[in-house]
Amino acid sequence: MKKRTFIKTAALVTGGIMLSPLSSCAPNKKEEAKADEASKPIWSYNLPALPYAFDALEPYIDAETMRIHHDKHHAGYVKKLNAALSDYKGNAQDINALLIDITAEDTVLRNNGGGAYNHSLFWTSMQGGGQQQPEGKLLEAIKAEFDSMENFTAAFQKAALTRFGSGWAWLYADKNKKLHIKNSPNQDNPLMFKIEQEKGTPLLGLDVWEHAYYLKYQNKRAEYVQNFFNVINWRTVEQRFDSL
Ligand code: MN3
Repeated sequence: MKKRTFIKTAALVTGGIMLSPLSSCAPNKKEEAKADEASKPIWSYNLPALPYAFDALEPYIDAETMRIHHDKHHAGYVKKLNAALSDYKGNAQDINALLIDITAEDTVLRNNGGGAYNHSLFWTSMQGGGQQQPEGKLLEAIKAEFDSMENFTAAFQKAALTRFGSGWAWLYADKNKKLHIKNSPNQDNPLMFKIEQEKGTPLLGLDVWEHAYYLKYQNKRAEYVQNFFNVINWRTVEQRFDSL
């Protein structure tokens, strides 16, 4: 029997981040009737557009870095994720479900599913309209967990600076909505429940791979990490927290 293939057309909003699946036609009735138990949909994702111009985060993150980071690096993760999904047997209709379910042995999906998700979260965690501060329930939770915004900032920056080599710093919430900070290697994140010891929903992520800052900052990761706090979109981070 001809393998049934279809691709979801609706946009997927998961945990505050959106990955747009490739648009395509839904299967027609005839094909649907022929579908058998062994048939699996083939999931595919689009590269989400940046929610602002390449130069929107200047002078803290330069336009050239943003262009290469989004158009080359992020695009590469999405492309390799889609290639790997062509023979994936699990559920990939939702990027969260995919990351929650993959194991350490699913190397290609781990690296590229993580890369696709993490960068989508990263772009939407930033804005260029001037420095913001967290408010509302998120601010209350930050104070409850870290005592003050200053302590939180110091702890997050330390997590970003102590990640040896490539990886990410995270603010995330566990299943009890308790806040935590951690870092992770490569493209891993706290949503990879079968891989990570400390699990939860990412609220804010900072890319500390050299490709994220080297053009402008060279070896000065600390300066990049500090300047990230000038472009955090706290309104979006609050929405992620409130939606849990
Ligand atoms: Mn990156």
